[in-house]
Amino acid sequence: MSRRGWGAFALGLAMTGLFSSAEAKDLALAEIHPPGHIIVKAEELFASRLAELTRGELAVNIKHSAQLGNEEKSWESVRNGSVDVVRINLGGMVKDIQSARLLSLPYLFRSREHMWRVLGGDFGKRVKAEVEKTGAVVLAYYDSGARSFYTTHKPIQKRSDFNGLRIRVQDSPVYKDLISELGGTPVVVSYEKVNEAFSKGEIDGAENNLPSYVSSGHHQYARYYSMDEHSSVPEILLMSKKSWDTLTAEQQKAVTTAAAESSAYMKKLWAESEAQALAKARKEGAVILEKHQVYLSGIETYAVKVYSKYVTNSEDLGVILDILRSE
Ligand code: BDP
Repeated sequence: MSRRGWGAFALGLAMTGLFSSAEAKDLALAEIHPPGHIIVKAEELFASRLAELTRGELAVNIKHSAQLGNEEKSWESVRNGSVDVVRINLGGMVKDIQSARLLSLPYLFRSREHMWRVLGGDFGKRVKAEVEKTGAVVLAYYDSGARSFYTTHKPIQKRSDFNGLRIRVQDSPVYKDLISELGGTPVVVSYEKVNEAFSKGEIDGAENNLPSYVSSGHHQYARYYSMDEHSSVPEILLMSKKSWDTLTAEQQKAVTTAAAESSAYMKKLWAESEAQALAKARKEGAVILEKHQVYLSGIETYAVKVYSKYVTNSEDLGVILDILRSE
């Protein structure tokens, strides 16, 4: 066969997928959590399903443990197209996305099921539309459970316990205002630097869900975990529009399917991962204050004051009332 003939033959094979590994397109996925975290497990499933569905054409390379920088950087990178896929928390997108601001409001959701119903409805569509205007494509949402406060020296049980405490928060005006409203001092520290901030005595507490509290090792510094469950802000998997546009329609469909499957997989594992984290925290000396031991009503009154600042027009007020009233 002539050289040209072989070339056409190889091209034909590649198109049938038989040469797919040689043709594989690598997609970097930026993640701050380490292997073993439930989110990374969900991403591993995303990667393996995508490889299967595309017969090896798309290979996801999970850059875990913040190899590509912190979440702030990931959010920037996915918008400017320098990273293909990122998994971040919607709480870190509040400066740019109004619906993320609303989602971060304390005590908005009564349960995980409530949050999933809201995300599955019009509000989820609004988040998607707002995010997509920024140059990122929404692939999936992931559970992030409920976030609660944890502290180094004494547990938080009522609002006055915040007095004088420096509490680490994500870089979000909503969280900063919440802590100030509660009487503490918010300190913005990126997730990977929280242990260092604890060990240097720069913060007295932080807040997170149980799997992250334990997987990060924060429980070794802040042993009092007070289950006030003040917020439930989901995680989001995003692809840069730039990368998305290089995929064929069939590949895009495979990406969407694999992402949806990984989100469903994580939904199933979430409760178990919280229970495992709780057991590990207790075993390693954490003191857990259950919801009934935290005097929520006092805290809630202050927390909801934050609403007046972020719910700024009648449309958003309607949205928030619908969420609060919905089943
Ligand atoms: C974790 C989220 C991660 C956040 C982190 C944080 O999975 O995306 O960035 O909390 O508090 O639970 O910064």
